[in-house]
Amino acid sequence: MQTLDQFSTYDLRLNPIAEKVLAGERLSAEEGLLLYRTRDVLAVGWLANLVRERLHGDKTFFNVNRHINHTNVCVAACRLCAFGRKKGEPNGYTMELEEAWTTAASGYSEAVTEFHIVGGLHPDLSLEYYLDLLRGLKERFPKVHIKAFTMVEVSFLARRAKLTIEQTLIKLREAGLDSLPGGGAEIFASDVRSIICDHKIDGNEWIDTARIAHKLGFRSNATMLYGHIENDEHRIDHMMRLRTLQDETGGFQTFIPLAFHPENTPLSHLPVTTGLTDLRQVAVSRLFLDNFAHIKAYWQMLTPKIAQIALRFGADDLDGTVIEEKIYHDAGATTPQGMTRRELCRLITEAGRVPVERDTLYRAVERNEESFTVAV
Ligand code: V47
Repeated sequence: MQTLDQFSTYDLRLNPIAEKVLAGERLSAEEGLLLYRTRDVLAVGWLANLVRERLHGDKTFFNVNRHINHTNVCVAACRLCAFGRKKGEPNGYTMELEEAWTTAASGYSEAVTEFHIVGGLHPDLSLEYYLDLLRGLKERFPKVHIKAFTMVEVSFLARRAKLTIEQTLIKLREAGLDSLPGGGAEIFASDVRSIICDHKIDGNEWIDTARIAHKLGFRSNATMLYGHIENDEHRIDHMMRLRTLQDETGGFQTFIPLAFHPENTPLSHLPVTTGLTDLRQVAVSRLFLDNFAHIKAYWQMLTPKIAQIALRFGADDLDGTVIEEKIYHDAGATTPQGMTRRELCRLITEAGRVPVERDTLYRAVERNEESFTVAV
C-alpha cells in the first residue's frame, strides 16, 4: 500500500494533488492542467501508477483481435487523416462483402476473439451493406465479438438511411454488432475540431451518439487525438466531457489517447509527439478519468517500446494483435502491422506485469492449443 510519505516531487504544487489521489478524490480541471504543466513528469507517472495498481494490481490486458478497414473512401476530408480517399481517387478501395469476410479469416493462425471494424464515410454504401457485413461475419465466426463503427460512422449511416441513431443502432445490433470502438472523438472543442476535422459530427453529437448507444446497452470506448494544434485546456475539456458522460451512463470501458501522426496529412508540417509527451498523456488520462476502468496504451500508435513503459505510467491495456493496420501506417507509423500473442506477453512480462488475455468486455480468455473459452 503506497502512502504520501513515499511520494516525492520537486514541484510542491503537486503535493495537494497527491493527497487527493491517495484519498481517491476527483481532480478538478485546474489540477488536470497542472499535471500537464509541471516539469516533474515522473511524479505524475508515479501517481498514475498508484491508481493503476489500485485498480488492477499487475494485471495487464491484451486481446487477440483483427482490425478490418472495409473502405477508405470518405466524403470527409479531415486534415488529421492520411487514410481517407475521395470516391474515384487512385488508391481508394472498398471491399466487396466476400472480400471483407475473407480478410476476417486471413492472416493468423491464432483464433481471434474480436473484429475491430472501422472505415471511411462512403457516399454510396447503403446501410444494407453494413448489415450484411455484420450478418456474414456472425454466420462465419459466431464466437467472435464485433466491435465496429465509430460514433461518426453511426451518425453518418443514420442520416443516409433517414433513421434515428437509436433505430440505426438497433438494426446494427440485430445484424451482429456487439460494441463500438472509441474513434472519431478527436478533440471535442469546436475551435480545434473545425480545423482538424470540420466535416465530422461536432463534439456534442459524438457525445449524444455515445449516450444513445450506452442507453441501448452497448459498451463503447473513447479516444482523444492529441499532439497537433490542441492545447492543454482542449485536452482537459475533452476528458471532462467524457468523464461527465461516464458518470451518467457508465458505458465506456477504455480510454485510448491517440498520438497524432502527421505524415501524409495536410498537417504534415507538425512535429511528431515525443516519448515523454506520450507518457505524460497516459498518466494524466489515468488520473483525470477516475471513472474509466481502463487506460489503453495502443502499441501500434505509441510503438511497442513506449507502450511497454506506459504500463508503469497508468496504462493497463495494450490493445491486441491487430494483424493489419492501415490508419496509422498511411500516416507514417513505423510499427509492425501486427504482433503475436507471444510477443505481447513478452512486452508485458518484461515490464514486470502479468499478462491477461481478455475478450472485448474484459473477461479473461482461457486458451488451449485449438480453442478458447471466456470466463463469465
Ligand atoms: O478516429 C486518424 C485516429 C482513430 C490519424 O476503440 C489518427 O479499442 C493519429 O479509434 N494520426 C481510429 N491518429 C483508431 C481508433 C482506435 C484505435 C485502437 C483501438 C480503438 C478502440 C480505437 O485514429 C481515428 C482518429 O482519431 N487517426 N488519423 C493520424 N494521422
